[in-house]
Amino acid sequence: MSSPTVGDHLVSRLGLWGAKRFYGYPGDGIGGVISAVGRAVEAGDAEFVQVRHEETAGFAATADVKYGGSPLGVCAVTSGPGAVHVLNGLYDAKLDHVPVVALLGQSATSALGTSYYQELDLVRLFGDVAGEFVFQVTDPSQVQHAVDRAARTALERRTVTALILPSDVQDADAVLEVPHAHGYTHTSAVPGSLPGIPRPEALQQAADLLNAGKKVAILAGAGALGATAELTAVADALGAGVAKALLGKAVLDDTLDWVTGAIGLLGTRPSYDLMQECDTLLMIGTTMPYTEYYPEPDQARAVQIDVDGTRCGLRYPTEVNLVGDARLTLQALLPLLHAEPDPSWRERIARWNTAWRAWGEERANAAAKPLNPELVVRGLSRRLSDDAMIAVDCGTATSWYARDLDLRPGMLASLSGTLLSMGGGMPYALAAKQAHPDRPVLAIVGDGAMQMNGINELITVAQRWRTWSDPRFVVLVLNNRDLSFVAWEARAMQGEVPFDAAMDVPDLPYGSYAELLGLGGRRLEGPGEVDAALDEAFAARRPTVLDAVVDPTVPMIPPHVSLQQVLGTAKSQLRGDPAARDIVVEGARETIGAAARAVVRHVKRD
Ligand SMILES: Cc1ncc(C[n+]2csc(CCOP(=O)(O)OP(=O)(O)O)c2C)c(N)n1
Ligand SMILES: [Mg+2]
Repeated sequence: MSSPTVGDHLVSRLGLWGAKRFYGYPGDGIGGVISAVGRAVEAGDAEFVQVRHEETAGFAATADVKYGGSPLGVCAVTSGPGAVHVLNGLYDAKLDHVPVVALLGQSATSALGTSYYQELDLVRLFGDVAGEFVFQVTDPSQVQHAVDRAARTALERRTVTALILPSDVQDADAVLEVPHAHGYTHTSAVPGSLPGIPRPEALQQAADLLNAGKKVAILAGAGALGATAELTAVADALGAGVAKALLGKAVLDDTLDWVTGAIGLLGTRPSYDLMQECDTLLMIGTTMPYTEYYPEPDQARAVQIDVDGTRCGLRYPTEVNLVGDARLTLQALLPLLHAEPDPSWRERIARWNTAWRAWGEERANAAAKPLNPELVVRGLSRRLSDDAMIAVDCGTATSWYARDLDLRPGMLASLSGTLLSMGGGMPYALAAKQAHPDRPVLAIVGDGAMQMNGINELITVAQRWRTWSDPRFVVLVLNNRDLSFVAWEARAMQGEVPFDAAMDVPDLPYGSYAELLGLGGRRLEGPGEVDAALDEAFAARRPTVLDAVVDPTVPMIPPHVSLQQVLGTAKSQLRGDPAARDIVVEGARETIGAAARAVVRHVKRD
């Protein structure tokens, strides 16, 4: 074999960090790295997943880590346009605190600084997204420390780092051993020890505060995933109710009567009530941004557990901050909890849940033209097996996912949770499948997001599905011919009539398109077809696209609806919203009525 190149060295060194699955797209700017990945694939040491757009490479590298595939995500894209394309996917990683190393091609060193074709100032361009470590490799002797530092920084800071690789450097002979001499650095590919538990005094202080609470609420986020047993034990010891931030939804069974489900604008009314009524708050691995859904600032005494101390006290004034691993910290806290919880608190929470669930059923069964999206998502909920993986796009899908899909521990579910980017659903589902080819995956994606990138990544699914041991890959397209989420925002927040030219999405037969690719496909146009189609999709021996023609006028009403928002909706209807007649007649009359009653109840209580 010829001597290894810088590209080979880079790939093998990343492998020591567990980064072996490369999502990417070739180009001459990254050619030397891609060829090296190819050699590693041949040797059985790496995997390359070619996607249709570099943004997908960024999303998928992020999602691979989120679904427990790789410990460190990696994507490889070419200089200039490839690098620009990948940015959005990398911001997703940065905002959701996922470790990803981006390998970026660059013009040859001889051309740098000449305004060469595809030459962009990548150090500057990636200075924000990969601000913790962005480095241009100009000499083969730098590879070892560059890779080690990029990987270690990404893992320790849970963020994105970037290596910029001029094309000629990628093909140069590797320097595998650097001299023990002035100016050279020897580094290790050994990860840091994992985060531990806070000091005993801090744990005791937290326990004292929690023991004194009468009505304890827990808010669990992504940081609590993997701590289901410990979270359950602590919640039981405190007699607490638990609300879940979007990224932490899989941590506890949604059907438990002390679990109030999702929280925030897309969350449930019981989660809102839990926060309004509690006197003590324990936040675990979350910085859920909707601050109006937290208790009033002086209402509750609060403890926060987070692996990153800089995130403590970010959203709510806390008295005790426990910096450490969520699972270990909860374990250490448990023996210190001696509260004697008043059962009436959990009884109230259970009553809120019962009422909310009944309303959910009512909403889902409200007549719609032709399909009610909540009905379809509830149908999915009943069919998810314990090993199901779920990927959700940004749009009304996020809302129905938050409220209508019951998750259980063991399932894996994620989304672009903080960037809230459209176009995450299909890349996430693809990465979930690459991470666990033996588990079924469900993607819930709006028609707008499908047209943004989903239909393209269906081609990747068609290209890869035969390599998966379990071929089930169900895509539910919520085909409402509308950018419905933003149309509802316009109605509810601004009292505006949505502007058709901006909001309309052209109709497309997604099922037929899937069939064109050799996948299963079916259009759903009536409630009577839903059950059989879902059963069929989850039993199929190939990926299936369900094109559900859903009603864009089924309203998304936030759990904490202000009078202004309800009035705003009414105002937009009065001003001639073309959908208004249907909204009033079909879905929203009762929903807006219920929202108005909720507001009245809320105002009365105040
Ligand atoms: C990349 C990106 N562009 C725009 C938005 C703003 N946005 C949020 S949801 C949404 C509508 C999504 O439409 P669709 O995918 O059809 O889903 P629907 O809400 O109609 O179910 C838009 C435009 C965004 N979040 N991300
Ligand atoms: Mg839509």
